[in-house]
Amino acid sequence: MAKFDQPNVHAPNPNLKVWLNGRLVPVGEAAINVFDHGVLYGDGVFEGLRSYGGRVFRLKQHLQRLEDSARAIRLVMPMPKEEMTEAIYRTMEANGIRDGYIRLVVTRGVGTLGLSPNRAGCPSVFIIASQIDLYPRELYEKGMAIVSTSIVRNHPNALSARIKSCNYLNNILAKIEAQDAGVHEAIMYNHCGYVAECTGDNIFLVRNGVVQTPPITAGILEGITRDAVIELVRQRSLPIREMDLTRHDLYVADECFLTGSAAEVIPVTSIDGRPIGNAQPGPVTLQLIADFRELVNREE
Ligand code: PXG
Repeated sequence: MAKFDQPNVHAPNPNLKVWLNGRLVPVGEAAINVFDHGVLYGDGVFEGLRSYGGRVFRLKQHLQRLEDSARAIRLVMPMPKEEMTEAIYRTMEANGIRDGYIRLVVTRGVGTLGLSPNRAGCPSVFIIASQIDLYPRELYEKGMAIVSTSIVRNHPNALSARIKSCNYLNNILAKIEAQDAGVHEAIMYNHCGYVAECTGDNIFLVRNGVVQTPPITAGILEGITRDAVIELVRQRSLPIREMDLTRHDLYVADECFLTGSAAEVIPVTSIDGRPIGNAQPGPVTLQLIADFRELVNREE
């Protein structure tokens, strides 16, 4: 049996209904054309969202970021935000998802061979409402080990990290290094050598009571969870500094944690084999995890 004939052990639930270009279809029928430029060139944009108690957390911000990503790659969104919102909720409902994870993808669409986006017709849109378990549950209590990666984050003038594009190879190469080192996540540095972000999460440190995180100008995704956590830090009247961070700042931090729609807020207790603080999730991190949990359940 040829490799591509073998059953996929990671196949999704066959009952899953996927929203594809205006229709809810069984996952087995939710196929993308091989001539879609999203497949051929990674030419597309996406969002990863979470829902809590049937409400999508910060949906407006996600749809705005999607629109900004699309605009940055000169892709005209094929439907307005209101329709996108309706489609997301319809997909959640069709799959009985209240607490879950939503993937929203817009590709350049089906076209002919050749890089030019003009060779593609109408953008394709699909929505998956399912679950995501990015990191093992126990790491949220014990803390996670991460490593520095040799893969430099995309230069902002090459492919801006602010574009959530369907080309994640920069991050995937870093993720492979993390896995080779036996950990789940890796820190990427930018072209100037400063800390940027992790492969799918933003990074925060705490030192002497000050919360620190790289600025957007470090060449990072403007994380929606990052924004929410900055608000929570301010509500606690803790000092927050968006500042360029070096490897040294990581090693001398009292606490470290990561944020992301999939990861939520997760403590980091070791970096490059070095313990962070006393190698336990710190008090500020634990407070912010509790505050975040409360926020996602409260917010409309
Ligand atoms: N940086 C990068 C590079 C990301 O991809 C974040 C930061 C966090 O941003 P938000 O807005 O989610 O707080 C992300 C988002 C996955 C997955 O499948 C990754 C993300 C989101 C959802 C799913 O690994 N990353």
